[in-house]
Amino acid sequence: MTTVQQPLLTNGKRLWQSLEELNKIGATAKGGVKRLTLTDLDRQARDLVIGWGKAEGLSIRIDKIGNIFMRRAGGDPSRAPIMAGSHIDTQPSGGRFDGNFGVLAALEVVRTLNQHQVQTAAPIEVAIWTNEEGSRFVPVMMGSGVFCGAFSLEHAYAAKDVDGKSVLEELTRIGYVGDETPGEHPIGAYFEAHIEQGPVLEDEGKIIGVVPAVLGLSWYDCTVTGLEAHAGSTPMPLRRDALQVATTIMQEVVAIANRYQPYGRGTVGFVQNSPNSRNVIPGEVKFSIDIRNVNKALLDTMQGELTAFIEKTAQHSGLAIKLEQVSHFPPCPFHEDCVAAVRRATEKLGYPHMDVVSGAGHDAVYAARVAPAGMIFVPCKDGISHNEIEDAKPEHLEAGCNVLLHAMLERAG
Ligand code: HGY
Ligand code: MN
Ligand code: MN
Ligand code: MN
Repeated sequence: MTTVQQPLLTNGKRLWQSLEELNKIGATAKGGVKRLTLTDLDRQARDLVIGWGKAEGLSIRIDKIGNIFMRRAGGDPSRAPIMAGSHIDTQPSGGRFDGNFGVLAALEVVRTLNQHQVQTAAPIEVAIWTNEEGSRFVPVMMGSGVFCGAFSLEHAYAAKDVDGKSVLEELTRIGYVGDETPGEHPIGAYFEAHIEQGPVLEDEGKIIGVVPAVLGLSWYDCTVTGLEAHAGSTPMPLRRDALQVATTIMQEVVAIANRYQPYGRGTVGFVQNSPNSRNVIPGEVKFSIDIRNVNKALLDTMQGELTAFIEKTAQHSGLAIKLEQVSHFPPCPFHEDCVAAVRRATEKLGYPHMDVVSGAGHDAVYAARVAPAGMIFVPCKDGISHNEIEDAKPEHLEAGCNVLLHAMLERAG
């Protein structure tokens, strides 16, 4: 009787337990995680995951922007490593799975290979990228961006948070300024497992998303300057109300996105109104603008319409309006060999799957600039993410981890 060779599988329970352990660091009352980049909580989480890597016999390297690389030796050390990873920094009111799942899925791949004493030809590497979220410091996806040369280490070091603390100060304070030059080590191929952060897989009843591409993104800081004045004694026609002008721009961000569907996205997430007093006409408003689309031409058109609208608004209102681009990456198609490897692994394991374009940015976008890269999505409850109620099923995370294992094995030889 021929015994059918069962495919090697990861241990979803062990993965879930590690996620629970990691998510005690920065756990919030509502069941989410607040673990902002380069805080003491980020340091604690880094220390914990590095401890797990060392327990698996991995060698640890840290680069100058704090990216962490944990390597499992391969039979052929001349081969570039097959890498998998993500991030462990979160949004201020973040979820338990965004980023954390991808890092611990990569670690679970290593744990599974060690448990079954599988030797791969190429080394296997687990990557933890610094400041993927871009919430505390811009640009977004900072560690992977420096790694691939999208912007300089100096530019990243100089970034400051709302309290005026710099990346270099904070990275030094938590003890994670490594000595490796970012990007000096080549990558053979890169895979990232992530929750979809949208509703498509769940709506379609699929377990795996094969990701062909990621939307391009442009982030801006916009500052509207008017004149603080008395809310009662200042006649309406004489006002220079920064907030009223700012709100017209905020509405236009959404209107532009709605003009370029199905992948147009427009969001104003951060607003600072000053002096923010109920009986003072606002003198200055600072707010963020996040626009995205699936192809370069559409994203360029959206950017053009935004800047034209702001110029017209400045002329019409007579208020000063400053628009500064603080992050940008073009739409990123993933490498066909990696997309195919993810699809083959999914089919071999028999999971219902579909192609899903990623609306969210990921470190894989920058890894794709220096190596063939691919992503694996799993559903999240109601498609909600960047929210403390973010949730996912253990069996779906295990499925995503199994696909990650087999896609990596195909490339690691
Ligand atoms: O904004 C993004 O898409 C990512 O989650 N940082
Ligand atoms: Mn993420
Ligand atoms: Mn995120
Ligand atoms: Mn992301």
